[in-house]
Amino acid sequence: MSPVASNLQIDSARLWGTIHETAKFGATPKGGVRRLTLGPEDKQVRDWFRRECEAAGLEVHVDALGSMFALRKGRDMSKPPIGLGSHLDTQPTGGKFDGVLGTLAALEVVRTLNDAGIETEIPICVVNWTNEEGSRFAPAMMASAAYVGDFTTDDILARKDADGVSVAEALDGIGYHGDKPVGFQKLSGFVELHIEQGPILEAEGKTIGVVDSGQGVLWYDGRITGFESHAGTTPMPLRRDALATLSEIVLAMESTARQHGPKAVGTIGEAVIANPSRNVIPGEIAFTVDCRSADTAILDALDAGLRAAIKEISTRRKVDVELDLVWRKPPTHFDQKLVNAVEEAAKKLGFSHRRITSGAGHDACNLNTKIPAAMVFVPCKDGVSHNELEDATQVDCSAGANVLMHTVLALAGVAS
Ligand code: HGY
Ligand code: MN
Ligand code: MN
Repeated sequence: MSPVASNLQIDSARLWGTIHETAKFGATPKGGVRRLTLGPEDKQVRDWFRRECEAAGLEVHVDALGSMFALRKGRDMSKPPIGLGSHLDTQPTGGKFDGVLGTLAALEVVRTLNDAGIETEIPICVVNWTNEEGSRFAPAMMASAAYVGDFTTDDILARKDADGVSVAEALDGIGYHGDKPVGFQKLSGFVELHIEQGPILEAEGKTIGVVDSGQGVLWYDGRITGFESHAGTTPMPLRRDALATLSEIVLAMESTARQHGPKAVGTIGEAVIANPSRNVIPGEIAFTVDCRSADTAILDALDAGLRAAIKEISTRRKVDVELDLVWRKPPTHFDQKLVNAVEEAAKKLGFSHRRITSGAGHDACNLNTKIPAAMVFVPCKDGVSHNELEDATQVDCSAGANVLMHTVLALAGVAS
């Protein structure tokens, strides 16, 4: 690799500037970002992203699920490009960095290669994946899951949000129902930069996480049917209280996850009481569950533990509980060649680093089931994410972007 390429550094101030520029699309008073997928703020950031990619000489295409592919030509266009990127949608109480860092660092890599006049041997492609977060439409990492064939495009287009709006309607609403079929853009590999969203790198003073694995995920939709009745006249022993039932289920799941800790986590993040009223005993509740582990046997144990607890609690309380598994993502073991390329880049650049398992799901986890993929982590403040306080430093973000760039250069090769 030429000395220019070998010593190439991204423009730290430019990357940092784009992160804060895009944070205004959905900015919240607490300094976070609320940019739900396929909503108006997502359209704003997508339009911005398209303009910036085109200004950097990239050819931007949009697929039928709205994922954006920005292609930078290489010397040998007969080979599928190396993909790099992440997502631009956020959680309702999201931050400035989750997904955004990886997508904008990918754009920064292109800008840096342009400035240095470097042509890669094989092309590279910057990707913004639709709906990584899974908050408005389930499942999470929806578009990359369809890209690898876990779901059909029609299945995903028909998914509806809590207001009954379908993915198709939402895509049409923001003008990102692309004309390219899902999977049109072949990729020979994918590398994703992301904040760790956990405490390990910061606690150990490490700059780079070389992600070699990722937790598996179980998502459930649940429905509790008890019996609405008068809060004042119904004796306690006669109640079939849906919220009291859910409360026991939450604590049972927490204790099951703790039994397998630290190799397991479990969360009930949503619970909606039908027709809530202060003086009516809750009769019906819809809820969702998220369980995770990097160990398949523990994932199965979490499923069994949850179902056993629900059976006991619902029988004792004479309440009906339905639990549907709506998404099962097996644990990820990233491609060793690409993981080694990330590690080599971190070493070459002199960054402290360690191998790490991702607690969060990422589009790279889906891609890795069909093409080689790997991830680069950088620390975030107090390990906090999916919270408006999410924060990271310019130095770490720039380090991550440089590792991303040198990993991609090693994989794509430098033609000139
Ligand atoms: O749920 C996840 O792990 C990701 O942040 N969507
Ligand atoms: Mn993310
Ligand atoms: Mn996230």
